[in-house]
Amino acid sequence: MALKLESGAKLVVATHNPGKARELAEILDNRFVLVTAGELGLPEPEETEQTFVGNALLKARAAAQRSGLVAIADDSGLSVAALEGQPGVYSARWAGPTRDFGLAMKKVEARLEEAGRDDLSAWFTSALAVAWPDGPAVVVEGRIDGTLAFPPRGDKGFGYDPIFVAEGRAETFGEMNPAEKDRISHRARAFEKLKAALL
Ligand code: ITT
Repeated sequence: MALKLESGAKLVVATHNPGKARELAEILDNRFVLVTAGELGLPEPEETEQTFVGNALLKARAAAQRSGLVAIADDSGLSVAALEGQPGVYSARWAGPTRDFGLAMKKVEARLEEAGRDDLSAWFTSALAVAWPDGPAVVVEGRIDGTLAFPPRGDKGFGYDPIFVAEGRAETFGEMNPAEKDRISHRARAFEKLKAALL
């Protein structure tokens, strides 16, 4: 039987990142009744996989099993071409235990200087996984390409947004109106694929 998500279904948004939770709520809004992992007191699983897809599935499955509800999880990150795709799945970890993204963005700049590379190409990836408590799951991936800009600009987004300029744009994601970011982002692109698969 094909997996389907009925409009109006109750869905756990399995993230502990408030910036992501806000974007997912905006992208999923009006289609589902959303509850957050925080509201349900769900633990944050350790991200032991080496890929966005693997970690998104791991987080969605953990939340679905714990809550008994259908769960959606996002695993995402920034990849820098001149750094062989780093920080990638380690994007959150580059910000250290206090999740200091000022520090993480400085680290990206310092690593580029060390590497002596002037290629500023980068991309964001979002893997979105939906898991059912009885086992089945679906996962998709979206990506947006762009270039890095230093110093960081704008305080509208989260994470690495202040240093990322999407292809064809002049402003960073940190300067972009949130509704516009939600229209074009890696997360929005992943959701388009999810819609095609599940809605
Ligand atoms: P959860 O696992 O609880 O969802 P997390 O922050 O640990 O939260 P990830 O492991 O997926 O999530 O880490 C992804 C990191 O990549 C995230 O902390 C951001 O800093 C960065 N990132 C992902 N999407 C981003 C976006 O749209 N804009 C800026 N940075 C983003």
